[in-house]
Amino acid sequence: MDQIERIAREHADVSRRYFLQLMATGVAGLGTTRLWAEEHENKTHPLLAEAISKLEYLTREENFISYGRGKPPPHKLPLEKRREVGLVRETWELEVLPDPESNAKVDRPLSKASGTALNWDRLMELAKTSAVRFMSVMSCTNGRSPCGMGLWEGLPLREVVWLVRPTGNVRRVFYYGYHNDDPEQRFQSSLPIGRVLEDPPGEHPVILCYKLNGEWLTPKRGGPVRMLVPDAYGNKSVKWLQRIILTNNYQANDTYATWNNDTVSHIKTCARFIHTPQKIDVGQPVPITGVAQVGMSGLSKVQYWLHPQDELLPENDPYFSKRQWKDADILPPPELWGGGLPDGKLPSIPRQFDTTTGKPHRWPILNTIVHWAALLCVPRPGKYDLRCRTIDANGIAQPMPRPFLKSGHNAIQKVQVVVEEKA
Ligand SMILES: Nc1nc2c(c(=O)[nH]1)N[C@H]1C(S)=C(S)[C@@H](COP(=O)(O)O)O[C@H]1N2
Ligand SMILES: [Mo]
Repeated sequence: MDQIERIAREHADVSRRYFLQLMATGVAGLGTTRLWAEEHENKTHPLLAEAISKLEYLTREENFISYGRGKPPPHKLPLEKRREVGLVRETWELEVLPDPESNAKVDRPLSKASGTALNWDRLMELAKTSAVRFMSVMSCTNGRSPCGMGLWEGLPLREVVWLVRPTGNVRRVFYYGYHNDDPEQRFQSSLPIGRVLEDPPGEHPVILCYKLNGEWLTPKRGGPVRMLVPDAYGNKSVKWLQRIILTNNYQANDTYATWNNDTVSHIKTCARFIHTPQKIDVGQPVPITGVAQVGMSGLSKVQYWLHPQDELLPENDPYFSKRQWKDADILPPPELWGGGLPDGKLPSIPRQFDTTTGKPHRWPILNTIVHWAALLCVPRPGKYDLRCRTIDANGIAQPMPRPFLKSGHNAIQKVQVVVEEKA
């Protein structure tokens, strides 16, 4: 599926409401009598109308961009095999062990050998009192667009760390999932123990995640249980989780490090387009929509900039910081969240949301996405480059000049818009 079309499937209701509102208020101040509403009714932009009606905030499980290596990837194993290797809820077991290669001390390891590994029933028992649920975006370090926006549920990892009673020499936590019993195929990640035991204010715990958007985690998403690290790129959120190692090793010896990536980058703040018109008429207001990822540095604005292709680009301004960027509207929280939730309604969420009003404590929410929209109206014909960017909560334009990848995808997106004289 085309990337834009895929994103367009998400995120919705909010943009629809935005345009309804625009229609109601009559697009004041545009110096034109022709409203987008008319345009819409004329079906000049059927693609856009179609996409807006389908937009959803939470991503349906089947629409996530997937990463999950393995020959074959574990979710493709036949059910019988998955049952045999602990990849269904009834047979799943999690070991939590001290690193045999370091001097970490643990009083009560959870091991298959001693019959103490954590099984599904025990996980559910612990979840009764300690489970948490929060929204966070899944993004791949070098991916241009988020993989998906999820409502994740799980048990804080620290609950299980305390069960094994670590007593000393633990600096990091390593973890990995099923990998066809082939060390070459192991996808490992790691965290400092401190990130597991406490959370910064407003941040969520690292969880042993077993639900997405209210449903059991599917095999493809890493079920029965994956790690979910809400403030990190996806490589920390290991799927098909089966073993956790407490270690005195201080190194982030994640698989991703050997693939030439920074393994500890926080989620970046940045914007992408969802819908932009390829061709428009002079003076014709046309809506554009997009998605912004709200990373570590927060989000205060989304902006766009239209530049005629036949005008030279400024020298010594590679990130266009001196250009005439215009503010887009950041869309409010949706009433229907999509993602396949029954009726689009959120289950009660103690974190991020006020349980009495159902409204988020703050908007946008850190480490999630927001939608944005703007009306584009171009007075002169020609070929244009349309770009978008964000301003983070510190007032700094993002993406920041960082001309290399490997630590979070980073580029100002550019699309072409052709503006034609009205026929
Ligand atoms: N076991 C395992 N877990 C994994 C991976 C993998 O290859 N194997 N890929 C990681 C990476 S790099 C990303 S970006 C996320 C993607 O999660 P998703 O497939 O649910 O979108 O899964 C992570 N978890
Ligand atoms: Mo990734």
